[in-house]
Amino acid sequence: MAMTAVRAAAAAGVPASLSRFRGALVAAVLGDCIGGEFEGAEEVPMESVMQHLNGLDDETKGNGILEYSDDTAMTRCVVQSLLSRAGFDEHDLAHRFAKEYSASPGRGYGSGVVQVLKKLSSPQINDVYQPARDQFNGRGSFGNGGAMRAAPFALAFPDLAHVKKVARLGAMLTHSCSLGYNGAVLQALAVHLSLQGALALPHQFISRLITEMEEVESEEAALRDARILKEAEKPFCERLHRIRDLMDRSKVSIEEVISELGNGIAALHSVPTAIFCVLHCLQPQESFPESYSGLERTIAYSLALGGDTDTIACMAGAIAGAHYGIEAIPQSWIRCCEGADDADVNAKWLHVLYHKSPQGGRSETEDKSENGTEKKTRAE
Ligand code: R7I
Ligand code: MG
Repeated sequence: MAMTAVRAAAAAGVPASLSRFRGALVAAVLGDCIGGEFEGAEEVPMESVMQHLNGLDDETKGNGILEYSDDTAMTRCVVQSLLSRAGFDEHDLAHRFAKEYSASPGRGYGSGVVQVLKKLSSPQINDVYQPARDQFNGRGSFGNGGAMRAAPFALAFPDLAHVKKVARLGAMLTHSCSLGYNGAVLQALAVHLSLQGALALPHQFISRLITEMEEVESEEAALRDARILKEAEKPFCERLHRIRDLMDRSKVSIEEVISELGNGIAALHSVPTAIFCVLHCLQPQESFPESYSGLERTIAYSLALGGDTDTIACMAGAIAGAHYGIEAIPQSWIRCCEGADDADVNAKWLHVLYHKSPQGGRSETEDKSENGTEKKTRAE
């Protein structure tokens, strides 16, 4: 590992240090806000990326000038729900998604998910998973909307199996196709392993993700969806293998990354891409200033891929932030982004929740089955 990576890892401190929690949640917001500039662009010259990033140092620009989109709006709902319920509660989370959407519908939500959010706002709703199941002729969405908001699940619980479970359930409120919710599981796994310091050994990191996703994608529903959508038998595993091949190459062009991994709105075409951005930028790159931290490189590189830049940078930011910690993030970037300060405060609460018990919080079902009453640890 290069010295810069060693230094950054040291700054982030021991596994699951507070710095890593703050880095993950804040860098996710930054990726969303900063990446919004190039969303949908087919080609993004590196000069345009650098111009945009250099502009963030301009002190005359107002605080929070870059607004967050649905990525952060929904991530905030996940954080607030986990904190107020001290664990996963699907009804509370569904209610928050619906309320947030009706309070601020102009955040750039995916066109399909809007129908789900409207149905979830109905007081008559019993099964909060049904509206998502109705999407796309009953097959459910494979968009990246579940994955873009998955980071808080990885930061709330120390137990990996529990993280996988709640990341999946949290995504299924809007994305019932396995290619949607398994993208969320993969993103949560990547953030969780990064939080433990696993990116210090990049090849082992990717091998571990493959092992975990092999199991996840062996489920009948996943195999069936992959068949229907004419994807590889285990689509996320196949992409992770492609990442491993790309890592072993001495030079990889932006065009090759896009053609191998994608840069689109589907979870399959964006979650593996975000993971690759982080791995690729562990080492210094010629295209970026030497002064750049690995986290700055990761965000810059994500933008240069074009396509769904805000969401790819948001997901890459969460994984990279959990590795490098808050110290790797420039203050000027934080100042420019709406919601970054809130994310920093929330990260401290998630750190408390994570370290509170072996489970790091409990689900509503678990709470009710034990004492029959609902628990509330932190009122808003
Ligand atoms: O996944 P989702 O929440 O969108 C997230 C993205 C992020 O980039 C955000 O920043 C925002 O810009 O949008 O929203 P969905 O509407 O569930 O899915 C996004 C899009 O993926 C849909 O509008 C469709 O174009 C496409 N899509 C599908 N198309 C055909 N068949 C998702 N699932 C399907 C499908 O099954
Ligand atoms: Mg997006």
